[in-house]
Amino acid sequence: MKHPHFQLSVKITRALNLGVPVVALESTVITHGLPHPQNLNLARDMEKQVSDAGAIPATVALLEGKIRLGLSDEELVRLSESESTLKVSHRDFATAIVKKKDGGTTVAGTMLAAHMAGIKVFATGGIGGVHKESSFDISTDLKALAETPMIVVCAGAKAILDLPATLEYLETMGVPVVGYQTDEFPAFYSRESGLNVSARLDSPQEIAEFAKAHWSLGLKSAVLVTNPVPETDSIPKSEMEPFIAQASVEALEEEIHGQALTPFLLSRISELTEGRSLKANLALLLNNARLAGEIAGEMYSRKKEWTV
Ligand code: PSU
Ligand code: MN
Repeated sequence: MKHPHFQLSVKITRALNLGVPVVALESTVITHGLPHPQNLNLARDMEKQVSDAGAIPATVALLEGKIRLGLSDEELVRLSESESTLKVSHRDFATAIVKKKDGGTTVAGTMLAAHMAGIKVFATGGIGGVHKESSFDISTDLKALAETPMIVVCAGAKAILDLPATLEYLETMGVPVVGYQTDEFPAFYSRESGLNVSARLDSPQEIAEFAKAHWSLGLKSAVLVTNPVPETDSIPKSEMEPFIAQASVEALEEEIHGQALTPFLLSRISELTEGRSLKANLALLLNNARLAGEIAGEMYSRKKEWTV
């Protein structure tokens, strides 16, 4: 692609030209979501999961104001170590561009960049949504899901959110919420939430067919694929609830709002659970990268049949 603010690696450019499966990976999880050095290991391991599934990983980030797809290992190191990176959602791209900043792209930011580059599949940990703490904090992720035709693989919305309100918003915006081998909407750290998905699908092939059917109707919304955290690292909802409640109260007391809220809650919950929630977060991220790689392979094998 030719665009003054984009720079794709040679590998990603070739992959997209040849039409081989590519999976976009976000970078807010590296810059704001996880502590160092787990963030660096995770960034490398997510790329490996995508490769092992037979697809090409494209980590998306801003470096010196350029929107980059496909980073070198040195660039991943730099992103993981920097403490002054921006958290880049739709409203923040131009800021990063004109100020020549480094930044981690959120789910919304990654979707915008990946879609412009022609990538159809994207893996993250948990999407943003409607927060409980402040009355009007609704993640741009939901807006991006409403208007960007991509398959987004996640482990549900982050459990720190108002999950029923988040699902209502997605329904209003016409975003199908697919449960991968589950009828229940997963709650990030937990496999259960007590809430339903809009469709259950049991294989990457069915997911590719589903997306094709969705977009064949001219719909521009994403297909949100929810993949429960692996059983061995999951934490039951009943165990998580008091920790989430405590972290939420502290956020209110300390008047933490806006972009800082999600990173605060995730790191506070990790402290309160003595690292168990961090372990679950890492496991679900890898699990999602793997599934996204498998789905991308199916989209490729069916390429001739679908168009948006
Ligand atoms: N998944 C994770 N950890 C994260 C995120 C996702 O396991 O930190 C990031 C995503 O980039 C998502 C962001 O877009 O959290 C949500 O931020 P907010 O609630 O401020 O919109
Ligand atoms: Mn927010």
